[in-house]
Amino acid sequence: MVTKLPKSPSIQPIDIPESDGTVVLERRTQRTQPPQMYQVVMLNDDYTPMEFVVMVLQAFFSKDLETSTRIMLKIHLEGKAVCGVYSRDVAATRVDQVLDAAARAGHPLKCFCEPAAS
Ligand code: TYC
Repeated sequence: MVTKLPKSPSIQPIDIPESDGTVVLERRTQRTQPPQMYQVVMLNDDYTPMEFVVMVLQAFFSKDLETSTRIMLKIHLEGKAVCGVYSRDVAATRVDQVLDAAARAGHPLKCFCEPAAS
């Protein structure tokens, strides 16, 4: 007789009606998937000052000065770059923060989030 059941949620005891108390353990395949992650993509434009983009990357994406400068230059040279990968809510909040800060400062800086490759 089994007295202690494993804690794993993927192993479930099956109740057999009118059995003699025997417990059968069935291993089920794991069905839960890790949550979809979202990447925040920032776009280049001709007007937003480089210093402002670097500041935004430091303030909202927790990048150090060197990393922020490298990402800003990648956007400037290639047209866009990924600033970070987050859960859906966090990515949406980062986009709101960037767009709000840019609008308040009068810059046309744009960014968006999209599902990251999984
Ligand atoms: N291209 C801008 C300039 O020359 C700088 C810039 C970089 C703007 C990155 C936006 O996401 C951006 N001032």
